[in-house]
Amino acid sequence: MSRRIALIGGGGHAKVIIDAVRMMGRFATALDHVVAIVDDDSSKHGSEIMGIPVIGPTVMVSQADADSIFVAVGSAGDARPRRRLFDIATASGLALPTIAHPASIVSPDASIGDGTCLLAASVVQVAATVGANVIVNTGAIVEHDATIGDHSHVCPGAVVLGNARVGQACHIGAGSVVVQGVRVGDGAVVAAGAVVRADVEPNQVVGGVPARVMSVLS
Ligand code: JB3
Repeated sequence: MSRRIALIGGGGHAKVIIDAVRMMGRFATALDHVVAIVDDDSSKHGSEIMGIPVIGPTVMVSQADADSIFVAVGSAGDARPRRRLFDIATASGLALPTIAHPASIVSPDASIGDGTCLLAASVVQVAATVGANVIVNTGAIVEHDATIGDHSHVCPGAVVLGNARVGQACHIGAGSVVVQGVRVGDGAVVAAGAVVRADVEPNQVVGGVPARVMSVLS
């Protein structure tokens, strides 16, 4: 069955999502389409992004001719806006699709939550568990038996190794590595390029090689 998807947010991440949906359609018999975008920046209303109309602010999503809704606002460290938008998407009553770029590799024995995207060249290995509203960004790897909590963002090129556990609303920065079995607490931020070899407490910001605590978010 094809899906008609409305996106929340019309920035850079939305372009990547639209591209992934179009790539899915190249090889599928049932075509998914992004049919509308809602964006709270009024300067975008009435415009088009990659040919998709920006119909208005978030509250207008009910007027989109859509059966599905997807949070296409990204994040650069603070997962709270995406969590809030996911709650709005859930309350809309529309379906919450998983978007998997055809060049992502996802084990049939991995679990993937609603509203999650698996972008180009990402890999989710066997027995991994990826929650809802997660971004597994370009070229990121979630290894066997690893866990990624709801609303987290595994940035481009980051690697979460076997049995590692990343909590909810975490930011795993570009090119970072979370080594085998390490636990990253809810709301933690791992800076780009860090190598996390010891457990990270909730809301800690860690960086460096090996990663050390830089600050704690309130
Ligand atoms: O690093 C990579 C590969 N991607 C980043 C991505 C994960 O996150 C990207 O480089 C950016 O750092 C970020 O992408 P995003 O969120 O698309 O950022 P930006 O290009 O700034 O666009 C955000 C859009 O979301 C803007 O058009 C905002 O007006 C809109 N927006 C923000 N908050 C919102 C809301 N739209 C709605 N409907 N509701 C909101 O609450």
